[in-house]
Amino acid sequence: MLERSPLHNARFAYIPKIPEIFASPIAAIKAIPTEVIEPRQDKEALKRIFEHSFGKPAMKFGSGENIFAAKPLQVGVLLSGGPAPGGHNVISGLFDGLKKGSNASRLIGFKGGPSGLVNNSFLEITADLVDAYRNTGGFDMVGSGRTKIETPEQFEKALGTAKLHNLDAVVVVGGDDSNTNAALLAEYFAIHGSSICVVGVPKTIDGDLRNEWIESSFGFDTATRTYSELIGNICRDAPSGRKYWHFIRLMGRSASHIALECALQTRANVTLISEEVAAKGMSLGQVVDTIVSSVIARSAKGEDFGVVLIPEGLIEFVPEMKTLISGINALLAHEEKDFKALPGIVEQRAYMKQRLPSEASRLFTSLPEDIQAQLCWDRDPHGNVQVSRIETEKLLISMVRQRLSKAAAEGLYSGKFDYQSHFLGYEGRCAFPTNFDADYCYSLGFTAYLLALNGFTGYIASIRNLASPASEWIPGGIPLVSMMNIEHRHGSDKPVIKKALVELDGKPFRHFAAQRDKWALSTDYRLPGGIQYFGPPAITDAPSLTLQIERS
Ligand code: FBP
Repeated sequence: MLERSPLHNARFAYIPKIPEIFASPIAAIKAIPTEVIEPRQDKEALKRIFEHSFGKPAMKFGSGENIFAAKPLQVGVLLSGGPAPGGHNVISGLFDGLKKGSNASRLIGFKGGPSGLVNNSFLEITADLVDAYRNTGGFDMVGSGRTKIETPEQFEKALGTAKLHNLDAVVVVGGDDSNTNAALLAEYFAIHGSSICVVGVPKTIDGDLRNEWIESSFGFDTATRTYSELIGNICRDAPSGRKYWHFIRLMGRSASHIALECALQTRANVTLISEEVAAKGMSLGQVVDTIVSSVIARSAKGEDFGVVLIPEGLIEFVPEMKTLISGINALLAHEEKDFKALPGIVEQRAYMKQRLPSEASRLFTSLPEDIQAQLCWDRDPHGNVQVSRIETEKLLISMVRQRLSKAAAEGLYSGKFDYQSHFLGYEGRCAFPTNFDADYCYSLGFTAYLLALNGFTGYIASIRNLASPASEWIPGGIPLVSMMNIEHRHGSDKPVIKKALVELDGKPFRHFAAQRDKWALSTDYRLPGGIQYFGPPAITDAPSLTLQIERS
């Protein structure tokens, strides 16, 4: 057992704030169908694939008689993908909901993510276990994993495990890929005549599992606050030391929500937004120019320092790099065996240079060798490039240096450019959840229990009105299929939940875009400080600036 700090002990005593309706007896919480939400695209194809799940209405929970109230339930929960602060509170909320309904209810946790369900690796979740993890970060109570349930054998084994434990429901806590898997599992169970529900819970620090009904995925708030504290500290160090430009790459996989939130929190000098780079079709050179113009302008004021924020997915959004990555993906999809048989990275780089189409090969060759190697590394189980392993900040630093040397030779720049590079990612994924995430996750777990109790399969827990106090939150659920579309992946059409990227006409981006020219020159950083768990609600409970601006 970990030796506990005073804060660790104090967090056990925190009582999450919940929507008002959850304080009612379970017998007085009714599921109310609202509108039918249809997927925006590919309706006919999705109707064919999800014959049993398509066309269900969204639900919300309100006052009224609950005919299932005292039913004891057997539920299995699994945590899937990267950790996000608050996962343990989802389990606490689910456990407390189950026990509030009936003391005879039982919760088991599948160990190590979806593979635990497939291989029947589980542990009993008891009151003592839950109490040892309340309001703490991490996913270590049951562990997590990125296994994708995709083969007929895996589906069959998953159903077998669920039947073996007499489960009424399986709760899948995960991001877009894991919830896509949850939808497929729900359909598979229904096709095979099983009434076992599959319920999703929206998790990911990346913030890209969102829509009108899912206002935020959990973990985003805590992760961005952790990063913003560190960025704020660096912003204070920069004018103190007056000698470095800090290039900070931020986790978030494809979407730039994390970078955007951190920009709003800290007012760093330059923040790149991948979605804008793609929309404007910017070349790598143009991206570099954005940074270089701030460096030169600040240098002219005598300020040879600054802070640049880089979303980790940037590289995939620069059109020429995107073409290169697709070229590598295509090669690896067809020739992975040959490629993996090569003795080392030198041979692998040579293979790529030789086998890629000429334009892509030229670009590949022009990149620093480290980046070439990182582009060749293994894909994750969902076939995605492991962007957290590509050191885009170092690529940009080397290109900025080249541009500045040229500018200096042309008499356009006489400053001194020195730099530090940082990557902030894993530091934020297991922090003690903010009060917002602790409250939100507990409420999501409780909502998942209510969805299971009412037999809603193929639904994801949804809590709306998140910018208001927790008592005014609106819990409910929406059908997972309504969030899906068809994408071409690994050579075939697959139903997937579309990643929600930063919207360039959305309020948070527009707010940022209206101020960034000022921030590029200014040294008037905003210093958010560390996460506060105790104190005035304005400091402890405020949701992310993204949510506040969106809902303003
Ligand atoms: P999820 O989508 O599973 O929530 O994971 C998010 C994330 O933290 C990304 O931001 C990052 O690119 C990736 O996981 C890193 O994955 P890993 O933990 O496998 O290194």
